[in-house]
Amino acid sequence: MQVSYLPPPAHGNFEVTGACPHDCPDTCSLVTSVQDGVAVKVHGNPAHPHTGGVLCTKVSRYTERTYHPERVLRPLKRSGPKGSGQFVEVGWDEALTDIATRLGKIATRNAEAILPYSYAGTMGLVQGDGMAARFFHQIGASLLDRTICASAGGAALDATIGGKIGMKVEFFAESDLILIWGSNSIASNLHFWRHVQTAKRNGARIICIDPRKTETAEKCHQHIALLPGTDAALALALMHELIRNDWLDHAYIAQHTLGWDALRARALEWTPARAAEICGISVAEIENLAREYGEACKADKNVAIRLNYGMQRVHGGGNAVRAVACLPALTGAWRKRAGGMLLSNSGVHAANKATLQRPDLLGERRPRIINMSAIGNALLEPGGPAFGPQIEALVVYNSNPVAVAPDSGRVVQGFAREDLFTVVLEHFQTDTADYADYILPATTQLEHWDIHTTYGHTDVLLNRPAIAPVGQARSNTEVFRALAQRMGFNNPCFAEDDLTMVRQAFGDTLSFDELLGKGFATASLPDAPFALGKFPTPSGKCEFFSQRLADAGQDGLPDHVPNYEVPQAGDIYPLAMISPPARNFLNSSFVNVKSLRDIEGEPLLEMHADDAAARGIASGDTVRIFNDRGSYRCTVRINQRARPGVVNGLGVWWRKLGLDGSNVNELTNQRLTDMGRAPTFYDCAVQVEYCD
Ligand SMILES: Nc1nc2c(c(=O)[nH]1)N[C@H]1C(S)=C(S)[C@@H](COP(=O)(O)OP(=O)(O)OC[C@H]3O[C@@H](n4cnc5c(=O)[nH]c(N)nc54)[C@H](O)[C@@H]3O)O[C@H]1N2
Ligand SMILES: Nc1nc2c(c(=O)[nH]1)N[C@H]1C(S)=C(S)[C@@H](COP(=O)(O)OP(=O)(O)OC[C@H]3O[C@@H](n4cnc5c(=O)[nH]c(N)nc54)[C@H](O)[C@@H]3O)O[C@H]1N2
Ligand SMILES: [Mo]
Repeated sequence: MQVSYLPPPAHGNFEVTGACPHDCPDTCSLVTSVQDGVAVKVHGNPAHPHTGGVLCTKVSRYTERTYHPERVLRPLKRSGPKGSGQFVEVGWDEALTDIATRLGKIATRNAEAILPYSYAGTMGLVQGDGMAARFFHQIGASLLDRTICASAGGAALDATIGGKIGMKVEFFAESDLILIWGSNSIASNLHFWRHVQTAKRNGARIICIDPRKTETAEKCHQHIALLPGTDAALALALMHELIRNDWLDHAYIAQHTLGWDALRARALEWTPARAAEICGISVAEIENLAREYGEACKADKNVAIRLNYGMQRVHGGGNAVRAVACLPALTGAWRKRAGGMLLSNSGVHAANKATLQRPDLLGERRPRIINMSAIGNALLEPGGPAFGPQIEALVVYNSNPVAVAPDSGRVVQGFAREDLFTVVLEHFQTDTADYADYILPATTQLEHWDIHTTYGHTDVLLNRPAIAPVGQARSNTEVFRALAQRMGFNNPCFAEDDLTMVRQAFGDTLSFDELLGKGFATASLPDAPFALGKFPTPSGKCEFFSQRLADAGQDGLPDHVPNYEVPQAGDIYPLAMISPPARNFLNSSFVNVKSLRDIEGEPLLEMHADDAAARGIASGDTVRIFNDRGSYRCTVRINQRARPGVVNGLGVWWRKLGLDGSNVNELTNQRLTDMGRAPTFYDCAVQVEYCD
């Protein structure tokens, strides 16, 4: 195969294969049509089985984002008070030299006063934490605990089945019964939903477990609208019924699990009546779900669970995932390739992260670790045992913390510190960029090289640049390379170019020519990962009881851990609020793309008719949602999507594009989950009132 390593020339018509960079399980293969150096259309690669030629609405508008009139195209330096959003254009050289000088001064005094803040604006291994990680390791800056999304479930999977490994997504098409548990697949995992539709056409039964009646719940055969944060109680009551009716796979339990007697005793405490009370659903719903799940497994059918993030964003998120992850081992559902469970498959890829990120550059230094999910407190409370010295400089890339981090009143207060030196690498002047001292224009996925693994399917994808950088944009790698040079870092790793780093990610374990030619490579993996047990836990078994958790002072068995904030009638904050993503945004990305914002309309709160009537609120009214942390105004929509007692504040709007310059995270809190140190966005009590 004759393949080219060069970006396409500036003249002529070409198609270039790439990878969708966004934080989404689907990681699609993209084909960009380029005419005379301009990207005219991005479409789904028909040759990539997981993409199947189909993109979501958001990413099919990627050129609108790339050539957006408000894209930052030159370095900007603050010219007004912090947070005023006033900037003047400066040259790259001036910006980089000043940033390097200021970081250098702080580093000489105390390197840990510098904090990188990044997440998954791009999931690429090179533009994500490649060169950036090398740079901050060399400095000895504080390390960031990247917990804002998936770490509660990750820790729970690790403790139970040994890692982020599960069913191959394509085999859901062969399943007979699918539980979609804590996920709005049509909005956030569209390519999984295609497999569900195939299964449905073949007669499968689909059940959705979600407090909100989502687009997905509407299209399932049944929807169980439990209260937020009660999934472990439901899972334990299902176990109770599996035991009582002997819908168990005794051979699988005996050979491939650990701690069965203890789990059995725990589950027998969880009668359907006890769980129904906590979950806010009926005893019959629990008994019938257990019967369907148990009888299908007993009848040797393919029984699958698509577990996702909804249940993780509460106090007991880790325990909830642990409880659900026990079910396929109790029933032997893992024996089949179309049975078992999928939360994430990110653990199947063996990328050379150490080569890309070079933690060895730290030498003997062991910098403190700061949790990104509590950035508000970290910026405001220096000297505390958890945080140590004051954070003096923040370098933000691939993230928009002022919009997405919890308890944004505190986050804003922290970013507004006049003595904080903040650099933001961005495509747009986001809510976070408003608080920067320097905004540096970043390239988009159409303008740089990268390589991607995924958490939804199991392929590796290459991203080739389709066009030259727009304006004066520079890739993250290029910026950190230039800063390293100015700071006098002479380790040869700082001179490596992007293509070298892309090749380092998998070394010889993948054929790079195959990646260049096709745009993706498929790893060879077993079809049914745990058919013969072989869990990558210390015992090699599915650990119902985890000695590692017990040693860490935790409950060794899964249990229901109640939310921090369980609203009761008569409380000052009597409603539970969840804030799942809006379908046409990707966290806070795309909120500024007009055609997508027009589909979403405006920031919304969904409310049940009974809760609205009790407050004299009508659909379309402006309401104020509030608690002790803050207050946020938006439009209310009274509909069937909200269950009584729970309101849904769809996320994550840019604060400055909302009604009153704030968003739903004004109300969420900085407390962390039981495992994995993750945020508890959906563990949030509020009150709602009519507002003029
Ligand atoms: N369109 C779109 N796609 C996305 C994203 C996006 O913002 N927009 N975000 C991406 C990212 S970063 C991620 S992490 C994934 C998230 O992937 P998913 O978790 O699959 O996506 P969500 O749509 O957030 O689904 C969460 C669902 O859980 C429900 N839920 C809330 N609380 C509970 C609870 O206590 N128990 C249960 N059972 N359900 C609960 C919510 O109502 C929501 O429908 O999606 C990715 N894909
Ligand atoms: N209330 C509430 N809050 C939530 C959630 C929720 O469900 N409810 N979901 C949470 C979840 S699951 C997550 S993962 C987090 C996500 O939080 P973030 O990871 O911060 O995600 P985004 O809001 O998409 O912001 C990513 C930013 O990176 C920028 N970017 C993209 N590519 C590049 C690049 O190549 N270079 C540079 N320099 N910048 C780039 C984009 O322009 C965008 O502004 O939000 C969390 N916040
Ligand atoms: Mo996420």
